[in-house]
Amino acid sequence: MVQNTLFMIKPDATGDNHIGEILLMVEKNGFVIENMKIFKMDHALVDNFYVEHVGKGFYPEHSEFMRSGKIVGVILSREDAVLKLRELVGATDFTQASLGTVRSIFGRSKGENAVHASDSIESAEREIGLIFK
Ligand code: FUP
Repeated sequence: MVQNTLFMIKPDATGDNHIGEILLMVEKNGFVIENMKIFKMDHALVDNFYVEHVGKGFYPEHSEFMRSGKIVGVILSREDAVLKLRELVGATDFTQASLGTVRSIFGRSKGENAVHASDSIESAEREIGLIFK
């Protein structure tokens, strides 16, 4: 089934001028860019987007990181987009990410891990609504 999913290029990767290389990987892997914007997150948007993580030990640092620079928000489509994009992105911690995945190439740490990909169809719908409202 063709699905939409939300992809984001985070402030570490945009700050290092890796937007083009990352989008190239995505397109070469069969994803179609349906919509795209460059924006910055404020406190309220980060809290809303990462509502399941608010209050955890790593959260204040993560929130600061997500507010620290430009983000590219992308709606991507393809067959099984949610699962296929999670595979292309790799594990949260780049040291655990499989070779060739986006995070294995561009990640710096567990927090500064270059990109985001929705983890389910429900998350994708919620996150697309938040970023492209
Ligand atoms: P993922 O679905 O791979 O983006 O990972 P999670 O939903 O578990 O975490 C969301 C974001 O919180 C990660 F991208 C990075 C940050 N995080 C940390 O900084 N430290 C942690 O221990 C876990 C997550």
